[in-house]
Parts: sequence; structure tokens; C-alpha cells
Amino acid sequence: MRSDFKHLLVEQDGAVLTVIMNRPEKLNAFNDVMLQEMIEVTEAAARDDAIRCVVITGAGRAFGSGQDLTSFAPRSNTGNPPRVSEHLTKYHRLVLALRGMPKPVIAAVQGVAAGISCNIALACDLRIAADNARFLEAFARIGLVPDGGGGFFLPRLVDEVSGPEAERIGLVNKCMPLAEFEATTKALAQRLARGPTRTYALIKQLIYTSVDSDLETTLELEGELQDQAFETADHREGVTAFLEKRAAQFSGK
Ligand code: T3D
Repeated sequence: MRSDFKHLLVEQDGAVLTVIMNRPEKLNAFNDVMLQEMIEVTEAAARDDAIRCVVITGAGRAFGSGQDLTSFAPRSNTGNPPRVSEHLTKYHRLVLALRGMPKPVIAAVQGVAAGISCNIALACDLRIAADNARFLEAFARIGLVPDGGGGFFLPRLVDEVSGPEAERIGLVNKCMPLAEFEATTKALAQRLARGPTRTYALIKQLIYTSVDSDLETTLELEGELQDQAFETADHREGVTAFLEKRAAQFSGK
């Protein structure tokens, strides 16, 4: 995994990869370079067995402010602008890479997460928030529909939601005082990175498929995935550790 990105900071601590979107002067708005780098790092993390948990967060006072709006002005002023849906395919690739990542992905949100940045957070498996977090779909304010999966992940979010409110409605898994935010994120990521990673990937597949399946289809998939889970070293280790009355040491295999 390279680390010389222009707009990302990438830190690896054991099996945890933390990806920090790093354009703080623009509240980490996405330009083309940062979007391409996010796709690259996300797809590389998915392939890398040494990484067993990924944390996505933002530098400075925000998680992210969505698409960089300075790029919209020239786009709408040219005679024959490219269709925005072509540009969106890049965001879709990122969303699908996050969603399909065969290991847990945590969005650690402090400050604002607006527009596509909000929907990137929603595409992650878990969200933890500082009490200064703001989730803001922002699109309608500039006359756009929610993109990057916003219409899929959260059809009912039409207005701004604070960190504490997001916890109350189940939008984030945990909200905490800003002072505890970094340590709590690290502890959660390290705990997940020590878990049965292959089984986590199967659990993600089961849960995300069940959302638009019926019970019969989900039960059938459950059997297929459990067959695969039964074959993992981590399943054998989990049972052995239980019988030996010790803590399991999962390898992610
Ligand atoms: O394919 C496609 O391209 C379409 C995809 C679209 C996806 C989208 O994400 S659309 C939604 C785009 N995002 C927004 O509409 C949000 C715009 N930003 C805001 O509404 C506010 O900045 C916030 C509510 C996020 C935060 O407000 P506040 O008061 O805390 O900060 P600020 O002062 O507005 O921003 C600080 C700086 O960041 C400021 O720059 P300056 O004046 O200090 O030089 C501001 O211009 C800049 N900034 C914030 N958001 C963006 C941005 N610059 C470019 N693009 C931004 N999105």
C-alpha cells in the first residue's frame, strides 16, 4: 500500500488501516484527485489480507463537505458539459468498494459530513460520531438529488441530524464527547481487526443481501455462507478456545 497520496493520509497500526481525507481548508471536499485516491486505497485495502479493519475519517474540523463545488462552476459554464452521471460512476465505484470490502469499515465522523461525504459515511458498516457531528444531505440546497447511494441508504433523511440525534435514531452506532472520540475509534477498530475477518465478510454479505430479499432467499443464502464459515480456521479456533476455556486468537483466515 503506497502512502504518498496528495489528499489522503494513510496510517497503518497493526491490522487497522486509517484513511484520513486531507483537504481541511475545504472541509475535505472531494476533488477529482481525492476521489481517485479514495477509490485506489479502498480497493487496495480490500485485497490486502494484512488489513483487517478500515477506518475512514477526515482531517481538521470536518469529516467532509461533499463534492468540491468550485468544480461545478466551469462544468456548468461550458457549452457541452459532460453528463454528471458519468462522473457519478466514480463515486459509485467507491461506494461499492466500501460496501463490498471483505472486512469491517468504520466511518469516524467529527464535525460536518455533507453531501456525498455524508453518503460515504452511510456506505460504511459502522458509524461512530463525536458530539459535534452533523449529518447533512445538503443536495437539495443546491438543487440536486442525493447521490452516492443516499437515496438507497437513507431515504428518510431530509434534514440535518446532529451526532446525539443520529445515535438516538440509530444512524450511528455510538456518539461520544469529542475528547473521547479518537481513543474510542482506535479501540473499536483494533477490536474488530482481532476478530474473525472472513466471517465478518460473510456476515456483511448476508445482512446486505437480506435487505432486498425475502425470508426464503435469505435462509438459503444463510446455509451457503455458514458452509463457508464452517471451513474457516477462525471457526475452529473459536470452538477450540471455548472448550479450552481461553480467549480465542483469531487469524482472519
Ligand atoms: O458528480 C458530481 O460531481 C455530483 C456530485 C455531487 C455530490 C455532492 O456532494 S453535492 C453537495 C456538495 N456539498 C455542499 O453543498 C456543502 C457545501 N458546504 C456547506 O454547505 C458548508 O461549507 C458546510 C455546511 C459543509 C460547513 O459550513 P461551515 O460554516 O462550518 O464552513 P464554511 O465556512 O462554509 O466552509 C469552510 C471553507 O470550506 C470555506 O472556504 P473559505 O471561505 O474558508 O475559503 C468553504 O468555501 C469551503 N467549502 C466547504 N464546503 C465546500 C467548500 N469548498 C468547496 N466545496 C465544498 N463542498
